[in-house]
Amino acid sequence: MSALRITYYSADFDEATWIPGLQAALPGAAVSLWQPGAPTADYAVVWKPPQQMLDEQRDVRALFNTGAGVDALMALRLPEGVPVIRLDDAGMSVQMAEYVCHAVIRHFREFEGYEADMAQGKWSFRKPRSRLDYPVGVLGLGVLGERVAKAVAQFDFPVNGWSRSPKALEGVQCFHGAAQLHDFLAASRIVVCLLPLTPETDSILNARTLAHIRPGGYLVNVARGAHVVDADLLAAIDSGHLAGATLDVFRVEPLPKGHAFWTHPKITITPHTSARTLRAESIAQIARKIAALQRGQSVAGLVDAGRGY
Ligand code: NDP
Ligand code: OXD
Repeated sequence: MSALRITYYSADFDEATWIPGLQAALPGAAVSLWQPGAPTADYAVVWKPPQQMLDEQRDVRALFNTGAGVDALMALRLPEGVPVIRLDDAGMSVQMAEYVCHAVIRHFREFEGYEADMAQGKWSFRKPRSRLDYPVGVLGLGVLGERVAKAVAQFDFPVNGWSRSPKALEGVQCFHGAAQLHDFLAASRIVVCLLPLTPETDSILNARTLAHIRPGGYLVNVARGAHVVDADLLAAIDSGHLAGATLDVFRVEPLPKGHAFWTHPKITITPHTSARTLRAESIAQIARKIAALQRGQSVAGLVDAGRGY
């Protein structure tokens, strides 16, 4: 039997580490960097590939996305009938839980204010806040959202969650569907976005929805920048309705120079780093899935093109 052919492309140009990694994990396969005109491979492993690659590699058995979010891939014309398989967790959920717990606790405990005071030589106390006044709402209860909701609940915050289909998670008050979004937001003061970016969730955090969050609310966006209407978020903060935001993702990345988020005193930004793709874990997961597909078995992380995630 001839060796499996794996073609690789990443817009991050990290083939110097990924190709040897995939090759080591799939010793019987021939792994190579995609080049225009290359013969059809058995599997493609991609991150933000060019349309030409998808057009040319339309006979692959599956397309592996080296991230959890498939919005960039869904924006392209995909080869018909080819399954798209995304990373499911691969070491990302623990990173997301760390990042979100840090952002929630930093805001709730007013550490930013303390840091500013101490830097000015001020020994000042703030009145302790009650967790009951800071219910945390997690938009998206998938692989990452569920882990985050459970991690936040460990700190005794009341936790709400919102998903498309109904869910039951211990310690989390679950809401679902568009009809319950308003009630979910009204029950939450710190809102964490962990939704996939789809036509249904694009710009979901806008003037109307932000207005439903409890007054003095706070936003943590770790999903995609296009979930948020930037001007509406700035207006909600500047009006005092929201106390601030922690943002890891932006409509345009890198965040353009001069964008108001860079310098806003109530907004903390990080460079899309809340949950990084971990090379070793991801390669091991993809190799396991290729082996399972070769045995005719099903794998987790299969994207439903109709839903867009
Ligand atoms: P999943 O697909 O596992 O979970 C998505 C969740 O969102 C599900 O609970 C789903 O509901 C819910 N959802 C989707 N559409 C809707 C809708 N229209 N209304 C209500 N709920 C909806 O994704 P992951 O948890 O693995 O990842 C989430 C996102 O996080 C990724 O798509 C990516 O964009 C982002 N991400 C960001 C990273 C970063 O570094 N900043 C790193 C990794 C991911 P249901 O369960 O009912 O299907
Ligand atoms: C992802 C990301 O989707 O890193 O995996 O944003």
